[in-house]
Amino acid sequence: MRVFFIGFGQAGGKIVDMFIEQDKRLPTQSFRGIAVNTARTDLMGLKHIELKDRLLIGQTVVKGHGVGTDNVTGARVTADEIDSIINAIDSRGTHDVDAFVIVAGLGGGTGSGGAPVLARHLKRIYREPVYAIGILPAPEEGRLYSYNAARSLSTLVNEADNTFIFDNSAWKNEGESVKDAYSRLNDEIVRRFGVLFRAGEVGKYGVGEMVVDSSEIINTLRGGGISSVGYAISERIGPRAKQKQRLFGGIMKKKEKTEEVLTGEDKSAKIIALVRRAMLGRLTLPCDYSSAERALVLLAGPPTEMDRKGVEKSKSWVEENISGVEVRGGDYPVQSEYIAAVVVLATIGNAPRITDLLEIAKATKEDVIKSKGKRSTMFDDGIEPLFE
Ligand SMILES: Nc1nc2c(ncn2[C@@H]2O[C@H](COP(=O)(O)OP(=O)(O)O)[C@@H](O)[C@H]2O)c(=O)[nH]1
Ligand SMILES: [Mg+2]
Repeated sequence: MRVFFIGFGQAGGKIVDMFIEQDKRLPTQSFRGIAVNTARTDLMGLKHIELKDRLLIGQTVVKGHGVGTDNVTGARVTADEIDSIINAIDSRGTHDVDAFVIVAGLGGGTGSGGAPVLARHLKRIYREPVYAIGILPAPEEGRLYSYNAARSLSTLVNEADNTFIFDNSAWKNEGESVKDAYSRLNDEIVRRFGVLFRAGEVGKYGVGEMVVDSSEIINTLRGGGISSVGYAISERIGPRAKQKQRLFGGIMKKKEKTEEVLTGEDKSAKIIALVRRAMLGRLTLPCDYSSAERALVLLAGPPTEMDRKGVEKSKSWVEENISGVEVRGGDYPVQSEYIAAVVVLATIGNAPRITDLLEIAKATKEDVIKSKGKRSTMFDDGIEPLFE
């Protein structure tokens, strides 16, 4: 699938920068991307998005210093400068694009406020679907971040055609700060969404046993709402792995050597096990997978390892485990020593993290109102004070 990424704010920009880096290393180019921010230094820090594709907005308001955690201002400057954002997208070329993907951290200011505004305008202008990858803050970042994320997300789900969630708090390690975890987390994001969004692209290794095309991704995401993604990777396949096996497996008899060649049964068993691992392992948004309306199963790996029966059987297994009956899927060959499995759980009905986030946001809002009331009832007529 040909994807046009828009990285909004700091997190969004960094992640899109990594998608572009990943794409540059591959034989087929499927990704295009720009970065939008109110903070000049954040844009300067990017490495792979071309300079002309980095757009500074809100200059008359914040002079390139960013909007901080004020997502209302983030939304306002985006609306005010929507024409220049659309121009930047258009000038990069959109005629061959299959989908737009907006990436943003939802807890901050620029991406949090800007992403929903941009989604609305892109949807009005283009026929192609507009998806979002929204990053949830960890609770340790403070209640303002949760409050921002709740407001942004509840707006975003109504504007984007589907919103993928990545939860920072589910992915950072115990005792590790969110900041220390960023590069590892971003790597996780780019790896799984890279496999997903590259599906349907025909590279020099031809097509898969069961071809997936962009329309199958689009149909899976048609229900809207929030989606979560599972991912698993196989053990290393290929000459080196075999050598290692020999090294550590002791002396090998002739009989054992012939058994190294996988039979069709083994291949499909391997694929099924991998897909199970992807769905039952850590998801981008931990959630009850049985509440998903639709799903997409994708396998990418060396052509010799792909197996139609394995894909069919894993699709049936996923179908038995989700609430809906629509499970699409297939495989595509890549030059790799690993097989990767991606399971998209689309339009999920239940995620405790989202419920918690909305609770925190409600409590935070009540606290804000209460603390204002305490100071002076004389001026308590809903006017925001100039200084807090
Ligand atoms: N996963 C991830 N999250 C990030 C990264 N940078 C910032 N965040 C998170 O994204 C949220 C918004 O921060 P930021 O992107 O700096 O805000 P903005 O620049 O105003 O849009 C916060 O919850 C941050 O913890 C990153 O590189 N990776
Ligand atoms: Mg920041």
